[in-house]
Amino acid sequence: MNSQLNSRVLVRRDGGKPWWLDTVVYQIYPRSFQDSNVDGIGDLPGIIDRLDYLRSLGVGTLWLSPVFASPNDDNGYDISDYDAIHPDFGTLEDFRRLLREARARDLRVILDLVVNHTSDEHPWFLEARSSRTNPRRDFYHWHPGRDGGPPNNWESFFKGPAWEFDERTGEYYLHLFSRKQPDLNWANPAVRQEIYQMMHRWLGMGVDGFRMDVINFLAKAPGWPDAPGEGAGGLVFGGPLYANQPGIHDYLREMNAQVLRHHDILTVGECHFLNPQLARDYVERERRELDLVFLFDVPYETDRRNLLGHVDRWHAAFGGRTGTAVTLNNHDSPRLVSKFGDGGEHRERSAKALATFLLTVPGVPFLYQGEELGMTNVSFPRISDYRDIEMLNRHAALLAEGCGEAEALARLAPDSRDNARTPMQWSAEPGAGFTRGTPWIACNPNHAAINAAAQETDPDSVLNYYRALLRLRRESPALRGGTHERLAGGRNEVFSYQREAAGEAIWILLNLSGEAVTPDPAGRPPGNWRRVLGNLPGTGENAEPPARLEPWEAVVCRRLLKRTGETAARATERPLKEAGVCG
Ligand code: ISL
Ligand code: CA
Repeated sequence: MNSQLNSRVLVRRDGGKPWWLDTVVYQIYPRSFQDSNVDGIGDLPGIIDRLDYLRSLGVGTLWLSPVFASPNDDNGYDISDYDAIHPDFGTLEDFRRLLREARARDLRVILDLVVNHTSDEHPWFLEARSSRTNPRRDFYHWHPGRDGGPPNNWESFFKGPAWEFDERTGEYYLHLFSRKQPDLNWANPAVRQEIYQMMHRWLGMGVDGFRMDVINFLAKAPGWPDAPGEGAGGLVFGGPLYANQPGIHDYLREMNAQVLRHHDILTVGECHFLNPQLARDYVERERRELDLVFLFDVPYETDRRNLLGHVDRWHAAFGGRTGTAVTLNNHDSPRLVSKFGDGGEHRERSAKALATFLLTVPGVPFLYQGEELGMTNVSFPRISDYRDIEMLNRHAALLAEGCGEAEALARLAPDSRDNARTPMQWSAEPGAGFTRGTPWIACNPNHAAINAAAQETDPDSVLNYYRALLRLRRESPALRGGTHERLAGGRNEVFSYQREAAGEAIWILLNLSGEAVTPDPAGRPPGNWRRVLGNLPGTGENAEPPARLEPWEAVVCRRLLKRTGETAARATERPLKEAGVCG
């Protein structure tokens, strides 16, 4: 599949290339990144203290998970004031300082836009629930119910019905997530105007864009139909009736016309239940909706062999244009190195192999804090060690079904969102260098071995491998926006692919399995290739590509340029100098 970057994507109204096509985004989960005032909770001054680290890592954009006022039923994804910084995180002045300090280091900052729902403690909802005739009543979805029960059979994401009965006014309100996260009624133009004004205020302050939480859920199917099928307790997953409803595109186009297109920003939609065709409707330039959607439909665990296949399918459906945010880790998923890689013997090597994949396939890469250290899942001994509402509710539901305490914990732990939310592992000290107080969630005990301080000085660390890859990417037009062509790998977990742009060709060979393999020789592209990066120590950059791949081996090669008058020796030096990763 030879896919050219379509020039329409690259040209903005001002004729330039959008900055975000060349960026790499780093997601910060502020509660768990860096505490500065010993209360055990990460905060904005803590992030400022780590900007030099982020700069040295080589990412270009920071995405902050929500930092707004919130009662923290869902760790900030339940917002009670869109214009206020949560006191746990600092002040608005701290935020302005973060923007200034980030800019001074050439780092951009995007915020989490959570507008499918607010907190039930948001003043809009307090008003809405005060009486049926309150002017804010229609900011949310209210319904009298059906046969003495909820209006339909939808199940909430966090267990139980998606509707809550409000005693005072005698009606139900919709909450796709927790009952403290009532869904906003986007059909109401007054809601939309409030949100657009709020977005303008943050953008006016200098924010560089938004990651948009469950943004494809804003429009709900008219008439509140039941979801088809049978489920426990009569509850059924209602996804098809609120994801990708036709009205969503009207809202996003309006948002684009009234807000987004007036700023030079990046927007990325968290959209679940997408396929490549549906995804295109959100990011096709001419439609003027969003810039990127996350590529999520990758069943890592069950379908490892298809990892590259998914990227290929999306890339092909987009006609080779960049519309996807590629990501392996975030605050909602267990650590991929544990789940899909090798959390044991080959932890470092598999973390580096996954990094190689993330940073060399087409799309804008999103890293998640701690991924660059190869941080792993945690296994806490007691349910009381966990903090996440989803984990706690699922645990309670299993106990109610008669499951034993220990078994419930064992079943849920590998998928708990708290795996990704343990504190960033800066050092081997107690508190992992994250806090000198008591952390809001315990540190992973393996911080004694896995931490940034130790990796800083080790040239073969996962951290330094990420740095080398990010540098290679910055200096390689082929990796940033080149064509993408898949080559024969041989076995299922062996991937071979080539990227090309501006006369530069990069060939990537990956073995995403724990066994040594000989890749299909037919997958070797023509030309004279030399390694520029690999995840096995001592394999010698500038060497020939290997004929056999060790478990979890990753190799990045560059084709030597043939130029008239150029000596072989000179040609050999070339890629190394350009990549700047050897030495
Ligand atoms: O995390 C999940 C499963 O473990 C998902 O169901 C998740 O709830 C879904 O991906 C939506 O996520 C986003 O919105 C939620 C919030 O809890 C998540 O943290 C956020 O990423 C509600 O705002
Ligand atoms: Ca703090």
